Amino acid sequence: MTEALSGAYQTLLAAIEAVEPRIAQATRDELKDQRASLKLIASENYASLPVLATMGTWFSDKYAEGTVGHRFYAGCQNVDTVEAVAAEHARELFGADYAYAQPHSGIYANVTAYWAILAHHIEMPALKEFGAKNVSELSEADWETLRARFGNQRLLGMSLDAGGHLTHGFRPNISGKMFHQRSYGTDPSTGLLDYDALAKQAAEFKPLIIVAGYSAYPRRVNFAKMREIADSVGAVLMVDMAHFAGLVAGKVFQGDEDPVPFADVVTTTTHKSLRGPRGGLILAKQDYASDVDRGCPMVLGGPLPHVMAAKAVALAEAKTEAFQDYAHRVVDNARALAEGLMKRGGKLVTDGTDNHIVLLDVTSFGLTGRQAESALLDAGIVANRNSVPNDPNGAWYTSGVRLGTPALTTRGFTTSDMDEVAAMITDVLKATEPTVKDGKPGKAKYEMPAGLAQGTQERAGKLLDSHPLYPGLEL
Ligand code: DSN
Repeated sequence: MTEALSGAYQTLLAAIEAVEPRIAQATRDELKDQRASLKLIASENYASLPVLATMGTWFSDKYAEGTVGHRFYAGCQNVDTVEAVAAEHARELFGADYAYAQPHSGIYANVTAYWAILAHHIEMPALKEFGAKNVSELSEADWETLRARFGNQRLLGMSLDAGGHLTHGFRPNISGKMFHQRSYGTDPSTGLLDYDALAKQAAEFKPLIIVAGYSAYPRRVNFAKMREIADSVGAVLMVDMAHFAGLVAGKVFQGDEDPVPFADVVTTTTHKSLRGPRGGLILAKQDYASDVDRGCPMVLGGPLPHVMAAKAVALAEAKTEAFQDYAHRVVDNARALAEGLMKRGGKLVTDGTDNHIVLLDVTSFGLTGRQAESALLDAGIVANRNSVPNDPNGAWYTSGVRLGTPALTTRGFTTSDMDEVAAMITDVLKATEPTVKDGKPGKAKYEMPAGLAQGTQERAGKLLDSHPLYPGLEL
């Protein structure tokens, strides 16, 4: 199949080349670069060729605002099929009451979920109180009352430097502006979530919504405990599983570690560990289904039918045993990477991992995250700098590098390959020095011994060659 798709891609690229050769060339170069580097960005992956191919069709041309069978545009019968199939796969895969495949990205999924929760808990009761069927019927005075209520709700989410996400109430983000927000952190001595401290904070703050989930926390979360805490203060529990949706789909996270049975609303992206197209998805308990269904026009514009189609294909892939095996190998590989780093002197936040993320504190190498990220990139290792809890270097320079195994596991990397990757990372970081100016080490510039970057790229090349990306695809 790859050979046939290879021919199809060559034909498509030739067609693009005839219109804008620079884009055809950039597309070829991107594949070349992705093939030639060790991709350790924890939020990236490699979607299958069927998933990628599904995005390149005429579904892109269709407007379909509304919901399945209830559109504001004509001629949406095939989009209805696409959206219904994507939602059906999502419900079955995750055991959810309801699924909404329209969000264009993780942030749109979260903002849609927030407004759905506000609609459920604030707008609907107010409409009843004021005797109106919808907001357009409200008098000016009642509308102002409702607007004030919308603006006075409380959100409690994990802080960015403890591993939370911008959309969990970070003040510069819309989530931090829409709500009165507070953040919970991790235990300063262990880096782990402290459920007792969180319960205390929730009891004092009394939020409408508690958000669980993370983008840089290398451990599992007990969602049964999160539910208990939410119930103890009458809060809605929303879980953002964008990072670990693939581990839920692949049945690595089960029981108390599976958010779906415990959360009122679950949001995710579809392109990280889930390995689908770039996009978002919302799952919800039946109670919230009609509120989330109002995502368009409440927050979203027209859905992207070509991306919803690709979500359906990726979700079908995620239902297979092969995907379950993949998800388990992602975690085995992260453990192997963590152990490989620690045995070579690397200091990890929480001293290890039990998901797909490893958070390396690079101050033990005398570097900032920015210097470490750049030195690793020179050596062909792509990872992103990241804050560590209470980071002394702030969010720009940072003290950490976040590493993730979903992408390399897709290429077929094994635990012994990950040990070699750990050796390459520590060899590069041990040999890299911050540039000293006026007797003081800087935070951005660095020096590497001659030949180290090239030598590491060659070392990485051997591993990459033994696990080709899209084998048979020749452009
Ligand atoms: N940008 C994603 C990540 O890297 O985790 C989150 O939005």
